[in-house]
Parts: sequence; structure tokens; C-alpha cells
Amino acid sequence: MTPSGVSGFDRARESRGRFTRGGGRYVADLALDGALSVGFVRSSVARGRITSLDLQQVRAQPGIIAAYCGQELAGLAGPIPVRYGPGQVYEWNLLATDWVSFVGEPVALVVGEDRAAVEEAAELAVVEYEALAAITDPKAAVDSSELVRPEIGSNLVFSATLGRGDASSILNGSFLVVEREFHLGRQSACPLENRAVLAYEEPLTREIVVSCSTQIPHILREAVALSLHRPASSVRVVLPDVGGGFGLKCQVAAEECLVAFVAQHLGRRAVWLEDRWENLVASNHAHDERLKLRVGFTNSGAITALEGEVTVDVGAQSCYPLSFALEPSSTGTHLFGCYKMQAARISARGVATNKCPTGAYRGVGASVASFATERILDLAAEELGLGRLEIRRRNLLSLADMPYEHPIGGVVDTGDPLAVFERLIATSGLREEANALELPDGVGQFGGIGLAVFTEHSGPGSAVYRRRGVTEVPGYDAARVLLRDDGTFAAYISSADAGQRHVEICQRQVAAVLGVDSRLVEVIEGDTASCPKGTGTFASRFAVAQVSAALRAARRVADRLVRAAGAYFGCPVEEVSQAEGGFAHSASGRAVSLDQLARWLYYPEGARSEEILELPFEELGYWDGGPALPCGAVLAAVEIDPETMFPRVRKVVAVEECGKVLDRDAVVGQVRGGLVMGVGDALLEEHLYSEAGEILTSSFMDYLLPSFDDSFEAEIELFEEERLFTGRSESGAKGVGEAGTIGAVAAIGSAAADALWRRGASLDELPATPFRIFSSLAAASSRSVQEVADGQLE
Ligand code: SMO
Repeated sequence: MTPSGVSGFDRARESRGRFTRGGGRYVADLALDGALSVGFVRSSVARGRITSLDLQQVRAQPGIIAAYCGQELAGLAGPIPVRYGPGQVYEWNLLATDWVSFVGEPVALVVGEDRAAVEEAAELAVVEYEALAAITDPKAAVDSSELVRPEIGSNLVFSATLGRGDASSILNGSFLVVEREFHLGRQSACPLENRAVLAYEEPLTREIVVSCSTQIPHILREAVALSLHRPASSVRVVLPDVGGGFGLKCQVAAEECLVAFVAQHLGRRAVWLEDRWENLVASNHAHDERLKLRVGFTNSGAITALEGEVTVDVGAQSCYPLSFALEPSSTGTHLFGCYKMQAARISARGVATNKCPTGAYRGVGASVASFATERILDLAAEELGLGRLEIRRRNLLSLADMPYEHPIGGVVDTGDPLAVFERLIATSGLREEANALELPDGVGQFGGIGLAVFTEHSGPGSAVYRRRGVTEVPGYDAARVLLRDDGTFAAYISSADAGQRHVEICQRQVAAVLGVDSRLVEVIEGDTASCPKGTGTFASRFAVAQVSAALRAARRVADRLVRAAGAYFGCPVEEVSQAEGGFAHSASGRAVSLDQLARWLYYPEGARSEEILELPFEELGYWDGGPALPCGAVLAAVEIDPETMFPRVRKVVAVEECGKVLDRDAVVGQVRGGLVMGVGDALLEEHLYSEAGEILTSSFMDYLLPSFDDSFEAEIELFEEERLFTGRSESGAKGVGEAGTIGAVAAIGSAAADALWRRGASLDELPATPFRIFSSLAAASSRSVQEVADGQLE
């Protein structure tokens, strides 16, 4: 426990319904009395130089303790080396020193006694800029000599070639080549709880304690230590409840390091609670991708090869730790993930612009990759006169193909996407007549159906990150399972719960291995002081990497316990049997309970020579075995209002094959939440910038999140068969955290495209907003958008 009462230990008492009963405890709920409030002055200019920055009036305000600009901060905090490709590094100044690169970039830091004082004082900062033309169009940016980051020397900040085989010549010899461009807009994760951090220095140990709403406690600890020029071991990150991360909180924020700096430098508790404006303009955006694909088919509809480019507008900064490599790499590797082909070659590129930096957002890269994949298949089906079901049946991987070395990269170890797809068709009662899918009952005339079969690279191991040049992500997760002297167990795990019910699930898994009631196992996570180092919670890592590590540690402890019982009885280990609450030795009729055994171990009657009896009685487990490759198939029906062109989801059926299901409710909950989240990506959410680089979507009035009204009751079926369990996790689980979102974007997006196709129009850009739908109809009928809007649909 710490003086603030901040502790990972509360989390072990998690009970179902705690969050919905108001029992959550977030950073803002911690004891903030006496904590200094930290606020930021942010750039109003997208690109340019700071010519002068005057904080005198700020400092003169009542209640203001200190203010710093980037120049003053130099030498005190930061910079942090930030990677952007293999072997490529630049120095990330936590506050801009002289160069600004997006609207919202922090240029000064204000510290005061309360939030209102800080916000008012920050308004009085006088910052003058020499504004330069903003770079907002990634196409133009590639060849421009005007730079977003002069220290990199090019706006093409990431570039990699993915895939195997001679795709070009196979395409040249193919019966049909479908060529198409796709776009998914700029979007952001918008967790219910914005970013939040409280930091203080422990008076006795001088340790900096950072209590933060993050998905990556151990990585954040490294970054804070780097920025404060102190060893990581002198920084402790502790998580209270995290009100959603969705990828946003697997980046380190400059603000998080700066609050730790204030705590260290001023010796006071300091807090920053991000507001929604800051979250929308200056946390991290995601997606904003353009795909240009060429896919070949034989005359019978078999895919031959894939070739193309993925270009991501990655914004102004490489995020720490995942870097500019994240979205371009991820998109490439997810293309046609469940489909067979001979060769693939994808050029994956990240282009910097003067926009908010991008980072992870649930379904990173995979959602747009799946949308593009399914659109290409629908287009090819039409060209070849095949049904949309048939073209998928002819190309989907099945168990007979496993292991399958996918030309796009990596080996699919197990799975049966074809069977998952057939189950979807059976469950949804989908009918196809003369190559046209029938709209479900109740879906009106301007409706469409979308289908998606996708995979997700969940729980990637260290090799995946090293290949991308990312050195700050360990890639493994870890667990330490301990028998305590009272006969109970503790499992310290490296991940970080953000609402997924890690504690309960891990508790049950560990207890089952130990053969004890799960109430005897306390699971502790989110505290770098006690939990072993690991990667954290993103890329659907928990079931794959974290549970595997915990199971390994638990098996080692279970094995050691039996041998310890043998030593206690003075008998060979073969004669020990598990008994209710402990162990028994049938030959002598003796029994020992766990707490008796623990007491015997922790209060020895003399030195012991047996290694297994050494204290503490604990074992470590690590797992670095992913990615696992779950598979999902989703059907969505969308109906467009013929007057407003507003699309609505009318039906969603999802079948998920995620290997062994560790907790049915948690898996269904992940899928359900992901599906609804995907509605935003497919139909509603898009960040827009003016040509001058001003963000136009800085509130929820302009950035449309799905609301209750856009929600729906999805039919969700889990496809769990032992023959499909993966060896890439200890339990056979494959991870499922992002599946719902990926499937929703692809299926709902394709459904909107199908509705337009039925009207002779096409749609390859998401989100499918009313404006895009009007535009698509206008293009198809050679009318202006206004004419279509005036006439609506006849
Ligand atoms: S976008 Mo997820 O937290 O990898």
C-alpha cells in the first residue's frame, strides 16, 4: 500500500457488476487533495516555428506554482528517443521547443493549486509562431521537400515490403484482375475515461509513483524513467481502474511523463485529467489509410495473387512504443488473412502529415484490410458470375490446409475459416438466389448485406516487434505464482486490465491448475513494483500471452507443492495424492492441509537442503509464443434511409472461433462491444482537418460516436472445437479482443456498399456517411451531390 491508498490489491476483490454499480475507482477517484493540477498550452498552429513564448503573465496569476516552456524543460525532462522504423530513431521533445507539427501539440506546461486556476492562466500564455503551410495531404506529402519532421528528412517516414512470391507475373497471367482503391477515415478510440495520471515522490525512498490510466504499465515505467533521466527501478507505475483503453492507452503520452516530472521537480503530488477536447485533438488518432490493391483470379474464381500499396497518414509524431510502423505493417499482414493464394507483395508506407499523431485503436489495420478483402471478393464474384457465397467457399482456408504458410507472411498453425463461414450461413439462414443474397426480413428496399471472414494476429510475440524495429515492446507476458505463508496463493501478472475481467479469469485458470478453490488465489496486476515485467494489454494479448504465462507458473508451483508434501510426509512423491484442501499419504493415513504445509515451509525447524523447499515458494512463467490466429465470420444487414441517406444496422450475426473459450461471458462481451464499436468506424466516425491543418472535429457534436440509438442486438455464436485449439498459447485460446470491431467494420461497410451496388453505385470509402452515400449515387448517375440530395431516391 502507498500513502494515497493507490494499490493493485483492490483489483483482486473485483466482483461482477462493480463498475455498473458505481464501484469503479479511477485516477480521478484517488485522493487528489493537495495535488497540484497540471495543464498544457497547446499549439494553435499546425506547422511552423515558435518565435517567442512568454509565460510571465501565466506565472503571475494567483494559484500558479510554476510554468515551463520547451526550452526551459530541456535538460530537466526528456527528450525520449522514439523509433520509427528498423534502426531509425529521433529525439522526441515532450514539449515543442521551437518547431510545432500539429494543432494541439503541447508547447508549455502550467502547474497550479487547482484546475480552474491552471486553465485560466494557460490562456494568458503569449506564443508567437511563424506559421508555415501545413502538410495535410499524404499523397502530396510523399514527394514534398516541405517536411513535417525536419529531423527525419522525408515525409515518407516508414516503408516496408511484405509478402512472398512473384505476385506481379502471376497477376499478369491471371484470368481476371480486380483493381481497386479503398480508404478508411481518420478515427480515434474515445474511451469513456480520458487519459489520466497522478504522480508523486515517495518521501522515504524517493521513488516516483505514477498512477495512470494505461494499458502498458511496464512500458510506461521505462518511458518515465528515460524522460526523467533515472533508472527504471526508481519508478513505480500503479494502475487504478482503467475506464477503457481500446488501443489509445497503449501509447505513452508526453503528458504522462510531464506529470511525473512535476512530481519529481516540485516534490508535490501532481495530477492531469485530460479533457475531451484534448483527447479528440491531441491524444492519438488512428486508421486514415489508403489501400490500392490488385488481386488476380482464375476463371473458376480462385485467388491467384495480391499486389498493392498501403499508405497510412500517420500524423506528426511516431508513437512510443509502437512507432510509425504500427498501422502500415498491421494492415499489410491482415489482408486476405483467411484466404488462399500463391503470392503476395504489399508495399506498406507511413506518411507524416501535420495532424494528430496516430497510434493503436482496436482492430489496428485489420479492420480496413478485411473491408478491402471482402469488397474485392464481391467485385470478383460479380465479374465472374459467381455467387458471393461461392467465391468465398472456393478460397477460404480450411483445416486440411493447415499449417498454411500465407504468402502475405507468417504461418497459420490451425483453424477452419471455411467451417466458420458455413456455420455463419447456417445460423443466419442466409439465402442466395441467382447469385444475389436475399435481404433479411424487415430490411427495406435500400438495404444491403455484407459478409466478412477475417483473422486477427493476437498476442504477437517479441519477433513480430523486433522485425518492425520496435525495441520497447518486450513481446512476452509473465506471471509469478506464490504460495504464501497462510496457505493462500498470489498470482502477480504483467498485464493491465482495462475492463476485460482479467482478475476473475486468471484466478479461475490458476486455481484449476493448483486444484484449489479460486477464492484461495489472489490475482494482482497493474503494479510494476510487485508484478513481473511484461508487455501489457493490447493486441488481444491476455488469453494468448498472459494466461499462458500464468498457467506455466501455476503448473510449476503445483508440481513443487506435491514434492513439498512428499518431503513433509517423508515419502516418495509418487505416494502423495491430492486431497480436499491439501495432500494425503494413503500408506500412513496422514494428511496435510495447505495452510499446515505453508506453515511447515515458512517456519522450518532447521536448515533444509532440498531445493524445492527453498523460500520463497514461488515460480515464474513467461510466454512469448504468438501471434495466435483466431477467425471470425460476420454477416451484417444495413438499411439506408432514402431521404437522409443515413445508414442503420438492421441485423448482425457473428460466429467467432477463438480456440478454447476461457470465459464465455467475457468472450461474448468482447465481441458484442467490439461489434457496436465497429459501427462507428464503418458508418459514423471521422476526424477532419482543414487545409490549414486545423482540426474540425474537436467535440462529440462533430465527431459522431455510436450511441444507444445506433446499437443493436447481435446474434453471437462461439465456434469452439478442440481440434482447432492453437499450440501458440498454453490453453489453446486464441484471443478475441479486437475480433468484433474488425468483423463489424468489414461486414457493415460491405453491407452499405452492397446497398449502393443494388442501385448501380459503389462505395469503397468508409465511414459510409450520408455525404459519401450521396456522392456515390451522384457519381453513378452523373448528377451533382446537390441534385441527388434534392431528388432523393425516386
Ligand atoms: S488497438 Mo489494441 O489495444 O492493440
